[in-house]
Amino acid sequence: MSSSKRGAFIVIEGLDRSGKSTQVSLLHDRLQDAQNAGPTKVVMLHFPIRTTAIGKMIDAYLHSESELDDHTIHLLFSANRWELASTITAHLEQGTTVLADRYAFSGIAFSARKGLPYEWCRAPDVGLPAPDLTLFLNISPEVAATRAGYGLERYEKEEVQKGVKQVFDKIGREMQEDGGSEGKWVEIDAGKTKEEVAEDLWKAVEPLVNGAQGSIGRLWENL
Ligand code: DGP
Repeated sequence: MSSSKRGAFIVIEGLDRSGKSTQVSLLHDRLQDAQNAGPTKVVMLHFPIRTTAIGKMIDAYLHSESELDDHTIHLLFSANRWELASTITAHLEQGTTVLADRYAFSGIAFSARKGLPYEWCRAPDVGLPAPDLTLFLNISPEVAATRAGYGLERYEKEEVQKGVKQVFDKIGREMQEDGGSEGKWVEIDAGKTKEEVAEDLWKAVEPLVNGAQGSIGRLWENL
């Protein structure tokens, strides 16, 4: 790795049952293999991180074991990301690649879908470390609903996922219009086979295998 490079921050977003967890894990292994030649390491984070005190409250909510006001749960999800912000930054500065399964974009999509104002939903995440690349696994909510395991958690209902997808589409349009300054947004067709999706993801990620240039960005810092 050249001395001017730091670790890359890569985020994968998508609807529930878009194959996201499988793909994040495949990508993690492939990044590790590709990096065997160099000193770069890769760590994987699955948001929400359910092991912290805040994460446990989120987990209980997702399993419908507790009820929380929509604003409250939104802020808890954001707080859960802030809990990890300094860890993410430290990894990147040490040259470690950070691969995150979900991030602030899920935060906006799931809460704006409930009717909370878009800008209000974005506000608590302003200033978080910005990804260098965000990959959105795009799948129709109808196809996602036919996949194994669907419906086990609170948000896994077709009408919820349709609303979430509309907000994700809006975020994607804004990020692309913005020239990618908040973490380049790339849409991947997740309706293809597992192998094809993995290949498409790899094409987007490969330029970052040996790290990213420049300082770590901050999400929506120029609003
Ligand atoms: P996952 O572990 O990726 O299946 O995510 C669990 C659920 O939590 C999933 O339905 C999406 C939802 N979720 C993830 N991040 C957020 C967030 O920041 N806000 C809200 N409201 N929901 C989220």
